[in-house]
Amino acid sequence: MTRLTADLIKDVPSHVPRLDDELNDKIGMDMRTFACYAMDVDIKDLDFDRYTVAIVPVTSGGGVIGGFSASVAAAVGAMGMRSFVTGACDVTGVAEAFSSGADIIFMADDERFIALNTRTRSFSDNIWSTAKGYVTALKLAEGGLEGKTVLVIGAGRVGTEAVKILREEGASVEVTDILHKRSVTLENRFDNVKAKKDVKQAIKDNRLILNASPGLISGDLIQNGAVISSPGVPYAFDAEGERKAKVIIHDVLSLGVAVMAVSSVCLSLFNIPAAGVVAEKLVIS
Ligand code: 2YJ
Repeated sequence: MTRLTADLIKDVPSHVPRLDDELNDKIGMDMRTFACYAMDVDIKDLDFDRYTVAIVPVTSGGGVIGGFSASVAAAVGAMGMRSFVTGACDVTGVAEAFSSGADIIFMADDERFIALNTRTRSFSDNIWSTAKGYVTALKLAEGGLEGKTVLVIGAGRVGTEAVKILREEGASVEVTDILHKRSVTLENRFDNVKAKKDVKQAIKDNRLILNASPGLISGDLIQNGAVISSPGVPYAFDAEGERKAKVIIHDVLSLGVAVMAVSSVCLSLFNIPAAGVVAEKLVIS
């Protein structure tokens, strides 16, 4: 998976205040409503301002990415949760988060990016949350996916989760990847999934696209009226593609983080077979 860079995320904090308006235009919901919708939870059941969220910078692997923790804090803050970046990194940072009363701790190394709920012992994962968020956004922008065909570009970790979620939505899936055998693996694993070897032709043939690849997509391949949900970084589209597409949903970090924030609260709802229990009763003592 693509490791984020300081340059890729440098505009996240200043972009966050505009996200609600942008999402409203594209999918008819603000970020908080969208994340709750993605997790199938009633927004009235979540008291966002009662959650304290710590973001712990992690130095392992490629090290701390300048602005990463602050960007996550901005996205979580825009959800109405109280958020702060710990002064210390790594284990000392986790200790600081706990002793400061954090309900949820966000932290990322080069492999995983999780939101750990300290009250419920559940955690949400960025890969699944990103796939869930971008499939949901595609569904909202298109007005439903049941019986429709969606092309997934990129058969990596987000693409694979997207394939699974799209099938749950009743869509037929075509998948393409520059490493064709990765698409074939998904075709062999799931019903209603077809591997497409010719990436360019697959893009030309499909109006509904979930782009989970780091590649650039030339505008001449994009259909007029295409509906595109694109978690892939860097941003993949040129002016021609933007003109031809009906909608392109893309954000480098915040949509995935929004779904992580809600799912870190709500996963316990799905894990615990207690019908009617609202999340805040499980989390806030
Ligand atoms: O704490 C830090 O600043 C760093 N350890 C952050 C590392 C961020 N991790 C990545 O970029 C991974 N590839 C996962 C990112 C998932 C975003 N969709």
